[in-house]
Amino acid sequence: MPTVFARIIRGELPSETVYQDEWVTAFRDIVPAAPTHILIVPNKVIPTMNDVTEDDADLLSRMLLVAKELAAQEGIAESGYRLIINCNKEGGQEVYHLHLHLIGGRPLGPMISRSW
Ligand code: DGP
Repeated sequence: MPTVFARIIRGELPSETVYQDEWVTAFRDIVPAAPTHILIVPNKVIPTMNDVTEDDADLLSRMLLVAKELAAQEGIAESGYRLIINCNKEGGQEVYHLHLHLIGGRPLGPMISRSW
């Protein structure tokens, strides 16, 4: 079964896509955590961060550079933003197609709760 993100990338499911090139697609999160919440997704399916290899180095840097450009485009570069990759169950990953969250547009508070 293709992931929901693979289907969005192929245009089979609707999304608010804000950027696409031959390596990555970026679209707005369906349940945004902040005024800007964009997912930057590799066009090829890599299930989790654990599945990344040396061959993916250019792809990973592409994801970061696109995130930086989109942050500027969204007007949040100066105020600040957060980039997150969740991995597997305890990392809070819900969709098993690698993605980078770009979140900003409001004060985000501490990175993670310190009570555990
Ligand atoms: P994660 O927990 O890191 O796997 O984040 C998955 C994110 O994907 C979550 O914030 C909600 C978002 N999401 C899930 N399904 C869809 C969808 O069909 N469309 C869009 N745009 N976002 C989705």
